[in-house]
Amino acid sequence: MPIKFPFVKKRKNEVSSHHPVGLNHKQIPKHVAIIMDGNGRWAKNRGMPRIAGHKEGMEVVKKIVRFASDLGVEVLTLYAFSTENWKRPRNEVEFLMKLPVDFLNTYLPELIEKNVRVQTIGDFDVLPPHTKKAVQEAIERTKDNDGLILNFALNYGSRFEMVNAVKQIAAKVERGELDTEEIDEALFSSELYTCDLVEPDLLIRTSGEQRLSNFLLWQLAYAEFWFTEVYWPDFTENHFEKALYDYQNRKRRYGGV
Ligand code: V07
Repeated sequence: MPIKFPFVKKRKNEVSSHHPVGLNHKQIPKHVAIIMDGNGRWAKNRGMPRIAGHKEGMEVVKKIVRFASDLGVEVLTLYAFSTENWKRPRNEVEFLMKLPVDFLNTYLPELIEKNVRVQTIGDFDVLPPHTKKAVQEAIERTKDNDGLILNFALNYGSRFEMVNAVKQIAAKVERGELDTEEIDEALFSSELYTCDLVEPDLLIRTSGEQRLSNFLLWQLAYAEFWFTEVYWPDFTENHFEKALYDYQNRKRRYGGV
């Protein structure tokens, strides 16, 4: 008989309320990565434009950041915009590129207050100037914080990241700074955007899709994967806690010693 988790069910119109599930606070994953999927479908189901789903999804980001920070997660990596997302309709892309500005206008003071450090991974250079400006300011103003690292994947693609790493390494070999024999996993990792971060322990993807979509292909080699049918705008602290609870129980099975 499978164990039921009624605390994950949110009743219609119920205000998000938190029901603890007995997490082991000494075994919180250090790095959680999330593919925040289903925002467009969430909106469509309500007869709303896709951008309304993105906006609602942004509010959920704030909620989950607060929660992860309180639990003592060290790194939270959020897939906000992929290199493929440029193919979406222009108005949707424009709206998405305003979200970081919107998010930081309303939330940067709380991030600073909570000792959160904002970082990004991805090809930052080609983002619109207003997006870059807001995000750079947040990075700068939080760079000395040593709490949760809030890492946004913005214009991120894992294959592009790895091809870039290969180019950097090849250039070092060409310049005679490196021998081919010296190339190893650690060196490769050191050329990725994530070079300063611990590897993800747990990957969460919402909305029922079960694929990586070019997200952290190298870095997720040893991560546990956790999927839910819930669309990102409906994702709550309870779902996050359930993901961590399942992670802890999987870990215990593989545990040993
Ligand atoms: C975006 C909201 C969450 C659901 C998924 C897609 C839409 C927060 C940010 C953000 C990014 C950088 C930053 C501060 C906030 C964001 C985009 C989309 C492009 F420094 N949410 N969110 N950026 N969505």
